[in-house]
Amino acid sequence: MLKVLHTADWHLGKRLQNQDLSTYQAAFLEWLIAYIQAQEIDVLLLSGDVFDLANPPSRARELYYQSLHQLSRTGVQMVITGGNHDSPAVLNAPRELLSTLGIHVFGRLRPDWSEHLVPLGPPAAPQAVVAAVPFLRDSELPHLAPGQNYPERAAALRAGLQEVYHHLAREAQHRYPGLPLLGMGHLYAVGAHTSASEREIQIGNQAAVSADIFPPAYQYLALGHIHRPQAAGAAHLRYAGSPVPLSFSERQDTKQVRVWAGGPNVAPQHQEVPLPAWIKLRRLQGTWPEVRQKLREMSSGEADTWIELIIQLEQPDPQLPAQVEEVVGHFNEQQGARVVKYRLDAGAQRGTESYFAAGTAVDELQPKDVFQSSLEQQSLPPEDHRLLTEAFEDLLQEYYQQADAS
Ligand SMILES: [Mn+2]
Repeated sequence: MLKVLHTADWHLGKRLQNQDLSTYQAAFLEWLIAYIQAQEIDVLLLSGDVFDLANPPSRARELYYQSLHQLSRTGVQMVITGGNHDSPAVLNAPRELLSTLGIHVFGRLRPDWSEHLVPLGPPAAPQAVVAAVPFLRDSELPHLAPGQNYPERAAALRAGLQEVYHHLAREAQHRYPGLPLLGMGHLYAVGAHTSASEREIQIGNQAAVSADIFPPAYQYLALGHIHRPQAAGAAHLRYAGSPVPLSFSERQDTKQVRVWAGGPNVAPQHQEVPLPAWIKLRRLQGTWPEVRQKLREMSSGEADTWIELIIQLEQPDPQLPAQVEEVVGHFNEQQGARVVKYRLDAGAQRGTESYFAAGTAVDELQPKDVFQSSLEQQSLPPEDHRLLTEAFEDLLQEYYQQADAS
């Protein structure tokens, strides 16, 4: 029986509130290597967003290559696909070299789609096959034509994805008859519960795919992109989620990897493997006296705990930011838990100004939030509001694709 471990969204190089997550990502990778060894895992599937940025910092690359080296020494076969955060060129650069270590890399869709079928298990007697599909950029998909409007483009994207998965399922049945088929993908599936840390893909998520684009031949779909672990529309469509929380909205998630076990004529099973919480995220919320009291009660408490403060303002108080800074500075000087973020919540007086309240870092503003906020200032008819939002998302998507390509 073949044991396949599914993980995704490592986001190496990611900073949360300008704090380095690499210590915790390294802890996960150490755990992963030990787990693969102890459980005799045969195959590792990594479904995109290896790195957080198209041009990852050296420390993130070092962590990636060191981990691949150690993983390859366990004898595990690896299949790595690109996500929307990854630069296809950066992932593909060492492709041939990594293949000598049993690591298959797919940064982008290859001109010959059938190259994406990777037999899993001993080369002489494979036990399964995976359709290793990376994040598909608009430009790689068929059916997209200039001049299409927004709904037409969304439909074309869905049709393109469906065609890729159907083609590979037919090809797998032809080339590897009798072997169970698994799929990989980095996409947004209808109904998936997002957190605050995914970047929207493909025209504002309008091209979300439903479970029925995948032909029934796929026994399991190892998905990436959504950072909360979950099933998406069907029990065999799975997001492994990120192994480390990437935003405070994920503070209550139990992170996981998943293990699929099966083979020819074996009833497949898959299950979650919960991960230890290497970092704990906490949110303290209330009026300033309440928040200050909660902080006092924590003293400087547990290590590896990052705290977000949300301070409800009853009335404007120009003195408050300085007071908060002082208390936070003092708290953080002690060893242990750390306040990494605070926000003054003006409640009813919400508007653009709340985005720019003291303590809000520019890098936590999403371009879309800023645009929406500016639209709300102008009382536009709903139709104009919708059209402007769509045009903005189109431009944003184009910008991200150009940034990824460079
Ligand atoms: Mn991601």
